[in-house]
Amino acid sequence: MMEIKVLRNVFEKNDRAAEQNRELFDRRHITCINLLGGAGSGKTAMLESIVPILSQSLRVGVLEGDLATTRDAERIAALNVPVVQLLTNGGCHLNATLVQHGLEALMQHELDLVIIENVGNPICPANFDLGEHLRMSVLSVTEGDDKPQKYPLLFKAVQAVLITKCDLLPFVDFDIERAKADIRRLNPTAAILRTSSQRGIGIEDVADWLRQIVNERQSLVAAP
Ligand SMILES: Nc1nc2c(ncn2[C@@H]2O[C@H](COP(=O)(O)OP(=O)(O)OP(=O)(O)O)[C@@H](O)[C@H]2O)c(=O)[nH]1
Ligand SMILES: [Mg+2]
Repeated sequence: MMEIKVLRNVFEKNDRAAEQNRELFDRRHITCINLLGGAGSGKTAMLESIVPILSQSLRVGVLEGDLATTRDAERIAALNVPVVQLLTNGGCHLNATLVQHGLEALMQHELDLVIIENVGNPICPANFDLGEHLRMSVLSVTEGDDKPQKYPLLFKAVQAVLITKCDLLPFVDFDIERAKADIRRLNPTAAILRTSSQRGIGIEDVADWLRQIVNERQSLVAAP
């Protein structure tokens, strides 16, 4: 009989580590969000915009997922918040075990919110639970308004979708109403926010949305 359980084992191992990560977050009263999106869609630029606002009232830590280099972690470290760079060495997504190792270092700090920036990729990362409580997807207007239909996984099981680089709308052929309608069909309840990190559009809304989620979760924990 041939051995056929390799794939299942990959997911089982990942899911076990994800559950341990989630238990750790819950024990420490931390909210964790997984930030997903294609390469160059503006994930780190969004963090550079919202982290300084969030840091006014929350203790924020960041895990940066990339194939190579510490460039994104350096951008986050410049904001003076704890950050760990997770390198996949060519892997196209983060997994819960790598996140677990990153948390050993990040959890030296007292935190309210952990943001995990996943590897830039609109496909694979969506398949891997990292132990997060929430997911936020990024779609930049330079990628095209057909992407929600073409990459549905990125938009289905998420709580918010950020349409980024909206300052470029006059220069690209991107029908924002069509993109929003397609996202809505895939996901009737996600918050859909128009943003531009470069011009500061919608940044307060993203920060408010996240702050409210963290506060709601913390008041649930505090309730008798
Ligand atoms: N015009 C414009 N450019 C932006 C905006 N946000 C990001 N960019 C540019 O888009 C490029 C990629 O931005 P990043 O924030 O590094 O994107 P990312 O999703 O973190 O990239 P990876 O981590 O490599 O997947 C950079 O050249 C940014 O300057 C925006 O709001 N407007
Ligand atoms: Mg990045």
